[in-house]
Amino acid sequence: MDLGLPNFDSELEELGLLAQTAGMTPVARVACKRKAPDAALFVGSGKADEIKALAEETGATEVLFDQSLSPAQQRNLERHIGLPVNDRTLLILEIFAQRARSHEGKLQVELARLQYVSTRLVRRWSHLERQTGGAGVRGGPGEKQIELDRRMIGEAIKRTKERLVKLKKQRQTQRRQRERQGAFTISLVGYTNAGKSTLFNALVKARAYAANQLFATLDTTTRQLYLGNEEGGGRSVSLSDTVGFIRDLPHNLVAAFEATLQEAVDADLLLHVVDAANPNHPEQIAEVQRVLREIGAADVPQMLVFNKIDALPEGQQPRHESDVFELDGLTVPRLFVSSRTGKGLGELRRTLAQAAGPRPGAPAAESPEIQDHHA
Ligand SMILES: Nc1nc2c(ncn2[C@@H]2O[C@H](COP(=O)(O)OP(=O)(O)O)[C@@H](O)[C@H]2O)c(=O)[nH]1
Ligand SMILES: [Mg+2]
Repeated sequence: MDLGLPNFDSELEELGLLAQTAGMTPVARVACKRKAPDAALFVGSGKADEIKALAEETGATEVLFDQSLSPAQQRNLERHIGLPVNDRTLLILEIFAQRARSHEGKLQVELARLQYVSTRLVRRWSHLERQTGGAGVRGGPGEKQIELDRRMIGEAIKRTKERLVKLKKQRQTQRRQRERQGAFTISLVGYTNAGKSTLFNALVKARAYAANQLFATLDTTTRQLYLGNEEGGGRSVSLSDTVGFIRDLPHNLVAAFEATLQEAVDADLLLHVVDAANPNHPEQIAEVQRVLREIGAADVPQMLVFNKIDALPEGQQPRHESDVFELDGLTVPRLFVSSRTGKGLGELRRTLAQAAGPRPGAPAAESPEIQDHHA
């Protein structure tokens, strides 16, 4: 539904890709224009009928909404349409739950899920209340059930948080060790599906999982990146692949992934990877910048990597390997690469070596160019 809000997925393409990532197959898309969402159904009841008919016609087994639904809207829609109804937030939570691999990742998703569920409890039980004791009767079975559920969820949240604090400490110790060794640390950040993992693999010749899916990567992977004798003066840096960002990333997921994203906050340099072939890439850059501010990484020096140039049409091919780009009032270096064909990666290594400065212990050289831009 188009509420006239900034929305760069009017074709629901991203929602479709999210659905596919969660293992579903999109069969139909419906758009709708309204001044304000309907309190009960989110869409008008005529639209809800239309969705119901279309679902029957196409054999859909589930209906997904691109915007957040209130628990009441979700329930009313399910009743009206006769199928499970989910929204973008629930879909993203589901994908995160499916994809989390590491212990820490699983805990983070569990925490976000618990927090999301706890905010929805009250209304979920209100119908029970009406059935048994009339609305608002204190101490009715509904109320008791909510109290019990709340307490259980509250305890689970507390346990999960405690375990995460422990893991965070371990991570800090590891980071301090790296710092002592004088490692220059670089984090790959960017919109989901921009090609971060593919670039990571191409640079470190590792095999981080890359796929045409949203959120293929949830856990941070860190490797030593040797920049080569010729291009990098024998310098090594530490490179991390991180979880991608997405528009309307559920707020408690950002909070839950703080420990993972901390990697980006503490980096010496952020490589902001952009899918240059996606027509929405300006909005995606803005969204990534927004999340970086939110997690406190706005002041970390950045370089933009415009990836997927092999997928650009003939007329839009960049004329240079690099230039500069105006990013939120700062002038930052921009490089054009294809992680797939390897084009531009030599120049990228050279630029990284320059940013990292001389090898610890090596004779001092001129100050690296990247710092000038952020001075
Ligand atoms: N054409 C083209 N596709 C790429 C390039 N880099 C990555 N991809 C594809 O983009 C999709 C997402 O890549 P991935 O590395 O998983 O993105 P991430 O979510 O940012 O880690 C995959 O299908 C990749 O094969 C590139 O340079 N050119
Ligand atoms: Mg990835």
